[in-house]
Amino acid sequence: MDEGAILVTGVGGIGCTWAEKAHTKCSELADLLLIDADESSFAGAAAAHCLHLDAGGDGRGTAALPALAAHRLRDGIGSVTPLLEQAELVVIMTGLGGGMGSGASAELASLARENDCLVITIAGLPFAEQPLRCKIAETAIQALEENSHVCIRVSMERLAWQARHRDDDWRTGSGWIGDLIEGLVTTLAKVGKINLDLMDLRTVINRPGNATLIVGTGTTDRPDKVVGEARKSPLSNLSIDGAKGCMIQVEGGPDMTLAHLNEVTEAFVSSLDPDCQVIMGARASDKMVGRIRLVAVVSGL
Ligand SMILES: Nc1nc2c(ncn2[C@@H]2O[C@H](COP(=O)(O)OP(=O)(O)OP(=O)(O)O)[C@@H](O)[C@H]2O)c(=O)[nH]1
Ligand SMILES: [Mg+2]
Repeated sequence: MDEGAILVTGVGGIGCTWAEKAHTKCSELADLLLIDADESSFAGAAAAHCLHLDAGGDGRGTAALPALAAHRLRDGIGSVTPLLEQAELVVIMTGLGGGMGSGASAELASLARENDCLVITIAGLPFAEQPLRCKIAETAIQALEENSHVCIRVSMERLAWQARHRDDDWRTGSGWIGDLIEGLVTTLAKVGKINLDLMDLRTVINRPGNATLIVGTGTTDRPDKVVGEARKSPLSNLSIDGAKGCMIQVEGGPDMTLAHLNEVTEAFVSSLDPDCQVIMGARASDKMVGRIRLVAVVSGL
């Protein structure tokens, strides 16, 4: 891994699946780190740094015991510390309510921050009909929020709902998480038409208040639908109305025009605070012919 790299990380079973799947879309731009006690979580990845936290040797996870997972992470972190020392941005993905993700992800976030990384966490919240798991998740999300620069709460219920509409599996992130990560990583790792970089991201994120990430995709014939898509994202209970800071990247194919660009950004920005500081970027890539994607980091909520 190179200095200033982006590290996409999965913690626990669901987190590893999300991270793996998202990373396949940006594998040339970011490294992948998978952390779990269950070795089968590493099986699907073509190339990844894997941290196997299985002190008992039974290879079966941490049985919904977050404290045990946190303890194992502190014991095993030495072997991945060099990755944290080199990374500039760490994106942590995890599903809360079990042991590994709930216990180890906040520890990891805190260690990443100690190493001066920017930390963005995507945390899945359990289904409401799992009260015990919800309780574990409630404690875990607080620790994660304290230790991340941006912590995005994703409702797994809404993700499942969206996955049904897309004829996809929520366990793999329903495509939504992949879009979000691909958009974020390509925004930050590549030089765009108008370049956005990690300094811009830090500026936006360091505003007081909450911050979140939004992604929406659509086609060039209906640019008006992109913002609607973005607003339907499976984020849990967070409105972006009245945001004070915003970084927007619009990505399209070589066929994307300035009119497309304006339509998408204006529709999005009009819902934010009139005094909102907006940093904007745009980029064309051959991969996006006929499509438009909006990725926004919104802060000061
Ligand atoms: N309804 C439903 N929820 C699931 C399923 N799989 C995972 N989840 C949810 O996702 C959360 C995290 O699951 P995992 O990522 O497997 O947990 P883990 O972090 O590996 O935890 P341990 O295996 O206990 O160490 C759970 O608390 C559940 O709420 C599933 O098949 N159905
Ligand atoms: Mg597990």
